[in-house]
Amino acid sequence: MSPSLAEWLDDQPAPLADVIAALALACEEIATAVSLGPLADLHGKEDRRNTHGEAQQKLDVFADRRIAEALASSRHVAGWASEEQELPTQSGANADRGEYLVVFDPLDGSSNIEANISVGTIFSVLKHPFRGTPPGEAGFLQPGRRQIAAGYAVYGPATVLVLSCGAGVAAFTLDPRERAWRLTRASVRVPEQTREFAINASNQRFWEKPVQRYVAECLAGEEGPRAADFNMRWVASMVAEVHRIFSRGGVFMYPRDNKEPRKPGRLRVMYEAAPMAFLVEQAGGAAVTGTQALLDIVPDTLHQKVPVILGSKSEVERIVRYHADPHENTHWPLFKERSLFVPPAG
Ligand code: FBP
Repeated sequence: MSPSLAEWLDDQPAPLADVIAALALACEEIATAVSLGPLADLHGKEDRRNTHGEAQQKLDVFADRRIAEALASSRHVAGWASEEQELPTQSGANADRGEYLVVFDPLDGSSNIEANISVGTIFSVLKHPFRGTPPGEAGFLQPGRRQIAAGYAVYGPATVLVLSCGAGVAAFTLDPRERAWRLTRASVRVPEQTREFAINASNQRFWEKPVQRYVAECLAGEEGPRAADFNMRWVASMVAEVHRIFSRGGVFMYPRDNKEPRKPGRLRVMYEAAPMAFLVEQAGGAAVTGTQALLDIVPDTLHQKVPVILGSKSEVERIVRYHADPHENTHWPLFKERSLFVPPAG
């Protein structure tokens, strides 16, 4: 029988193993609530909005509370920050002695819940830089490269936990018969050969020009400069998109756009971009804003947003080259000046 998560964690430092076991237990309970669908009485919206002004789903609130309870049970966690909460939480008596901080998005893609489409939980473990004092916001604002561990659980047809403690990526599948996570992929790698990309195409008119160019070239198919037909996917649940990339390769993009110029991108650095970038890099892929590695970003605030482009390395590198191309900073000339896309005469 394949090793359990508990056995796999034996190779990690005991305090870190304790924190991850607590998170995994919370994810197991969220998986049960998700799989019950409307029977759990957790479908529908709450009467309140979260710190981003978004209507909270009942399952968002349930998952947020369940993870907070799990983290409060670990004496190694000094505090945590949740995408659903404006401010970080200090963990009672552990705030002064815990060595870790945890950051999490309790239920990513929650607009999908009632459509019975995969959703997930994302988490990131950081060292508490000022151990011995209760953590404030400043302690959390670390670049993604300093993460000690990151992972996500995807609540799909199967519940899968994908995890990295900084030495590769492993995947565990939840066996509900024995209520245990079993190792099902010891070394997850992002497939290099890919002909798939994922982007919310309804935002096309707002995208930055290098991404316009990349997508246009994919759409041009065999007759275009890539000389290959591409497939497009969009689940509207980042966890599900990244999980697909870990199986089939591809690129996921939520690029810089001018829809809301004050917010460069839709996804949050700390809750979404940094943990996913850590996993993708650990699996041999790449993760950038377009001009910078996502893991190098030092957030100014807990809820800062960032453009995200991640997945198969050669594709991400191509998009980075397009960002570096001065021609892409001019008016988007797709159907005019670029000879490859000149529409047929007549
Ligand atoms: P939530 O955490 O509020 O669910 O939002 C995040 C997210 O669902 C990402 O997972 C996903 O990539 C994106 O929003 C989808 O947004 P869009 O509405 O543009 O499809």
